[in-house]
Amino acid sequence: MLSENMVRKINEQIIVEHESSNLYLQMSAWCAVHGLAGAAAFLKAHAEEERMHMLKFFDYLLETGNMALLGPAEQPKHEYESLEAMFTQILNHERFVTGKINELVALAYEDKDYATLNFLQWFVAEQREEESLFSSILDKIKMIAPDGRGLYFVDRELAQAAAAPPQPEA
Ligand code: OFO
Repeated sequence: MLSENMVRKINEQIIVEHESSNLYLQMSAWCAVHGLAGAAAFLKAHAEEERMHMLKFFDYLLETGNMALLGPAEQPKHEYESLEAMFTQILNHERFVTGKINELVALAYEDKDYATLNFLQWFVAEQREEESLFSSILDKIKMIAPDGRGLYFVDRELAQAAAAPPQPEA
């Protein structure tokens, strides 16, 4: 049985995942209007992944007999200085999400709620993968696109990543 505190925190996480999805979809629009079709496709696909994360939490609450709540989502920023600034924000955002997942894990331990702890393991692995993915993309942008000339290649690589997104660990 989930504690009231756990239900409240998972409902907060539903909002975080929803906002992540909106953030990446909005970023994909910025990329599209700046001629970065590969980055736009990559971020749009990632927005869908975040929606899937939101639904996992939503379904978990319902499966455990609790009410899932869709709270208000903040309007995401829609102007960026550069692709590098955007991916810096993405990496920082994913680190923030990792912190939120860790808070849930800590609460599951405190509650001795081993079923929720088990459920959260997927997200622990997913956050590790996402941080590593975005960190490597940011490294590439910094390495080959300081003057904008390498952007074409980064964008092409992101188009390929969008066509075959990395799979989270089972
Ligand atoms: Fe990008 O991560 Fe959700 O959880």
